Amino acid sequence: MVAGQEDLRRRLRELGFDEVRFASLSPGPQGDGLRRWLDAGHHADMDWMERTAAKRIDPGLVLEGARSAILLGVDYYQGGVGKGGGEPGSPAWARYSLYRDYHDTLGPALERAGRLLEESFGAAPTDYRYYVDTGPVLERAWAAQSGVGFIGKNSMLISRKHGNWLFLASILTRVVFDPDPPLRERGRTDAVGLLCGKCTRCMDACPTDAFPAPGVVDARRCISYQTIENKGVIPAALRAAIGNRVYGCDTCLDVCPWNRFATEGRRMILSSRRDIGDLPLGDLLRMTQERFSEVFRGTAIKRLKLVGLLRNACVVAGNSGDKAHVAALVLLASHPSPIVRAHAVWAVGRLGAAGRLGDARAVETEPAVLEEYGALAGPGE
Ligand code: B12
Ligand code: SF4
Ligand code: SF4
Repeated sequence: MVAGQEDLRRRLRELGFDEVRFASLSPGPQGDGLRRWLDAGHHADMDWMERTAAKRIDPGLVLEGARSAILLGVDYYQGGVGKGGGEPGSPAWARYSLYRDYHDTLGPALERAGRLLEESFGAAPTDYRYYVDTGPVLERAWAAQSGVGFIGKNSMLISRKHGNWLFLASILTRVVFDPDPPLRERGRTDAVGLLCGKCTRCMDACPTDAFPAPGVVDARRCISYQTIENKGVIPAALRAAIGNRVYGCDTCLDVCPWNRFATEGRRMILSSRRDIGDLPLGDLLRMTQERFSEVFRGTAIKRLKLVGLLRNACVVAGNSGDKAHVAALVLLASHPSPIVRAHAVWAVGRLGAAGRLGDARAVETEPAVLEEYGALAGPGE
């Protein structure tokens, strides 16, 4: 073991990282899956995934001479059923979103981690780079390689101890560390679904059938992509299956039996915004720009912008079966954004109240535009 490596692990845990593992950045087959995924168009319009593919496959292009990666996991389980599920009509939020923006909270801890590398290993500031989520790094592949967990059939990095509820962050460095071993099952280390056995719960539960193969997500069909990353129109054919999910989707995570071992995370470097999960749908549909900025300040959700939130809230309202939302939706059918208008018109139609659109429909854009946005598609589409 490299002198000081265990001490570094301990100090990183003290900073609030629940898992600290080391990977050796030797070239391997981990890039093949990414290439196939991109070639199949599974990245939808996330062109940045295509643009950064070479860097993701070869960490040496991110940091020349990089030899090791430190994989860091932060448990974000808040106990109970959380607010990721919820009854029909009450908006469901992905669990990870009910925190202050993890970029803001994990960033300073990663900065301190970098200083530890400088103090204890003589690294220069240019000898390492750290990332949380946003970096061109195959975080799950390296996390699997270093034994943080295994890749489930839901494509998540699943930890024996934390289940599916781990954020990942990474530090690429020129410092050489001894690699931690991957998990092993019947002599194998690299299989997708290594510890899944015959279980297929996640794939069976996916509301939009987004798994073309075990461990592979087609983002075009994934509710997480459609409600967070897609900035335009949500395909009409997927809207009903979105149900009450207003931001992200936890379904293929929630059903996984490996979560039974999860205990509430220490969350030393995260701060909860569970209050967001209590916002009623009516409030979301009436959200103004001013209130949006106030409520979502400092969260990752703010990147959705008001238009994205209203769009998603319209879909949830359309799926709620609750005609009490028709009045708010009719107002949104006259919203300045054509995206919001189109989803509001769809929702009113789905609630069987198209007749109430009246004047709002009159101020709506031409039918051709609505057609394009799928707003005229009937219920059950
Ligand atoms: C693009 C992206 C998405 C896309 C595509 C998802 C996907 N499955 O690829 C969308 C928008 C759909 C998405 C959704 C979600 N995401 Co996302 N996303 C990413 C991002 C930015 C890149 C992922 C990527 O490269 N995908 C391309 C595919 C091909 O790569 P991959 O899934 O990582 O698969 C690799 C490994 O499985 C590897 N592999 C498989 N087996 C083995 C075995 C060994 C030994 C090795 C070495 C490698 C290996 O091969 C593949 C690549 O070659 C990462 C952050 C990052 N920088 O990595 C977060 C990330 C994957 N997302 C995350 C989260 C939390 C989510 C959501 C749960 C959010 C939500 N609740 O709505 C959902 C989950 C959906 C799902 N089932 O994946 C977390 C996952 C944490 C974890 N424990 O796995 C990450 C790591 C962000 C983070 N820093 O914490 N996401
Ligand atoms: S996040 Fe939801 S929509 Fe996406 S693959 Fe998982 S269950 Fe399917
Ligand atoms: S739900 Fe079952 S198949 Fe899916 S990741 Fe969990 S153990 Fe594997």
